[in-house]
Amino acid sequence: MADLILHHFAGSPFSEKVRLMLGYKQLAWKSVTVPSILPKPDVLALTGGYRRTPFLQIGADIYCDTALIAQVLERLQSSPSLYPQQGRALASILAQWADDALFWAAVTYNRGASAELPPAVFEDRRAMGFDVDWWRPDDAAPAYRAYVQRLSEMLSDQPYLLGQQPCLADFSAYHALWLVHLRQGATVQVPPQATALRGWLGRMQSIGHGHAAPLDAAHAIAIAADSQPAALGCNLLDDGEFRDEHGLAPGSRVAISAQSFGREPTEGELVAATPQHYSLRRVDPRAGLLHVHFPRIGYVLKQL
Ligand SMILES: N[C@@H](CCC(=O)N[C@@H](CS)C(=O)NCC(=O)O)C(=O)O
Repeated sequence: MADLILHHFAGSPFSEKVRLMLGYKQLAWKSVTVPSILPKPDVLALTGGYRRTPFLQIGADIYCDTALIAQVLERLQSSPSLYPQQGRALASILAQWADDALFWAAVTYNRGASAELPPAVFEDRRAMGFDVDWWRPDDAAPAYRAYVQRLSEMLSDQPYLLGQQPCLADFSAYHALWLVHLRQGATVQVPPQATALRGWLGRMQSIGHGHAAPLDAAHAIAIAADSQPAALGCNLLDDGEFRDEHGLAPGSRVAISAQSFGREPTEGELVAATPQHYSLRRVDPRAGLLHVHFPRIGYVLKQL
């Protein structure tokens, strides 16, 4: 099995979600630090356009988005599971809420509570589609506090959000709160009345990041160039039958982009379209032949 290579940066909440999932499964991984703003030439050599953080590389397979990365990690190592046997769908739906509603409330609240972003980061995020006027910190703060209160209630009689063990939903909720309360430089305290939440944050934090070894980006690209993408049907996703709702045949040239925030597209040939994900085949001058995988939820596909 090729190494797991996580491309991430220390202050990225979605990266923290994956670092902790790797720790939970006690997986060994290689750590490539990516820039937090454009330009990102080494990132784009691998993803072909997708610029969000993090992404997971296994040889010449590139897995974008933490929802898809969670599925891949589960395939790699099923125990301990990220998906409870009872409530698998609930865990995914709660995780999606946390990655979206809770995360944006946390980001906006944090913007009001902490030092402003450095101007270059601010401009980069604005170009990605983060509209600072859309939601003000003063509006986000009560929403964030209400969400924190609800989470704390969920934790009042059980150690994790959906039971006795952490699941995907815990990792998603954790990274948003980590941004506000635990990330290096965070200044905001957990509200004193959220006692159950405080205990849960501590339990989640103690999971740790597993076994990471640093790797530089040039090396990661060389690994991709020396590898072949896993054969479709034998990789870490449920490939199944090709089923595209846009009426496209396998091999069609398409562009896939995030639905919101960071819409830079990845172009390639559509080689897999399953109920859960898409895979694109693309060739990069430095990284060679790659398969780049995206979840369906949260992404749009256009024919070129
Ligand atoms: N839905 C995506 C969201 C990823 C995301 O928004 N990541 C932030 C960092 S935490 C980002 O991409 N920021 C801009 C960048 O790193 O270029 C996922 O689950 O991976």
